[in-house]
Amino acid sequence: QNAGIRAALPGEKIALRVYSADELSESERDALLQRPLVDSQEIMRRVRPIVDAVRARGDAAVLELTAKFDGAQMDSVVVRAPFNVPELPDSVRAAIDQAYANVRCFHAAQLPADSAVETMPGVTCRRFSRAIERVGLYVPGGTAVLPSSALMLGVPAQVAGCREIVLATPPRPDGSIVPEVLYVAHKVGATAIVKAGGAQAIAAMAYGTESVPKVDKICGPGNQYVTAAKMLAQNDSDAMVSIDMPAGPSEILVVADATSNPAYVASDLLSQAEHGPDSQAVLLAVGLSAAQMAAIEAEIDTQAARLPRVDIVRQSVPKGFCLCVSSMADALAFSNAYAPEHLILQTDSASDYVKDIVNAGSVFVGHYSPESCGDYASGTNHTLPTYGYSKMYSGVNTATFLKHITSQELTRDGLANIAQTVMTLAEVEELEAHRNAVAIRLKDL
Ligand code: HSO
Ligand code: ZN
Repeated sequence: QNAGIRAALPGEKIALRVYSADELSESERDALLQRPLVDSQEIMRRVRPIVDAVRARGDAAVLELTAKFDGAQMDSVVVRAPFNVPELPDSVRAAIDQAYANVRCFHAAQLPADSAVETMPGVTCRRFSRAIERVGLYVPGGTAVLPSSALMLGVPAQVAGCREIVLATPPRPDGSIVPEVLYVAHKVGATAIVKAGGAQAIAAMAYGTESVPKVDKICGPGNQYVTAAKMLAQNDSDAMVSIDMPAGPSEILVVADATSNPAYVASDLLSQAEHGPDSQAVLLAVGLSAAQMAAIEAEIDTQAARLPRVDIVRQSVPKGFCLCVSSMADALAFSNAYAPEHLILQTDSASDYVKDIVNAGSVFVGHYSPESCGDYASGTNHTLPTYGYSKMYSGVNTATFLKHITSQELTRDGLANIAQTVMTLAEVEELEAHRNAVAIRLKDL
């Protein structure tokens, strides 16, 4: 879909491509719904040797790869709790504390209640949850420091009650851990920090090394190599590990109409565009006049030019697009087909439209709900399905770190009540031992 698109040059206008829905053929509309293709073969080809090296040589391989990719010479990979919690500026500490409180409160409310149902007299079925015992949380490094990702993964794991919480994050070149990430790790009760990033960090947690504890589930965002390593591990029965979801570049879809503030619209699109060169920013313009469109375009360009990450935005914005549609119903139909990670409804009666949303990772309702609030502090999780996977995946939540166990307890009367049904079905399937397990008891009742 992005073939032939080039970055805006310095001095050139930073702009989305603009299309009008009623001038698009079906195949052109379908092309807009596609995400950029990734060469997964090529990525797997690079990731496999890394995973194999970590499996074969454990810590030694992790240390070598960390020296190579992160430029950090270290003599150990893992730091165990209790951590040396660093000094942080009061304002930063207070902001992390507030975000932690809100995210914790929202995720604690998601703890499921146990259920018990008497399906027939004397036949009681129950469901209860237990935390996944050992979890691995991947906190990316790269172009930005992301303590917020540590929070969004760590809090639900802590609320769920995971016994072992292993947090992996690339070290700084001096081998140290980003202080804000360390503080969050302490707050969420992480048991160990793995100072490694990329596929090597995922492999270390999936298979375990001399010092890295093996985990049962790996969660968290990451680049294509991290995602590929998660997929490899998930498909390998030797690893016996599950993952949260497949991941692609971050994306936002903003729905704007005549009631929207052009500056707000542009600010939200750019907040996603600054994440990386492949971030997707999509605007659905509902019945906007030429003047309103021009106002949004001017805001995108002028706000973009002022950003410290303007070089990233010059690459990502032209890959995004604006689709002009004539009704809110058309906008929501397109959005549901696109299945965005973040859906922002910037219109006066935004809450009226929430019932029509079928596919989205997280929804931001109304003019005063910027994505940034969900990214950092309101309480919702920012680890969300991208690449159209919001059609079938949920974002990270408390249940991500739980599994449900069912149980049943039949009384003598209960067994008598259900016996004939079970024996008949066992006969249909010609499974005599199944039938007999009921019959042998029935004669004693
Ligand atoms: N928007 C990102 C999350 C994030 N934003 C972290 C800032 N820091 C997820 O799509
Ligand atoms: Zn963000």
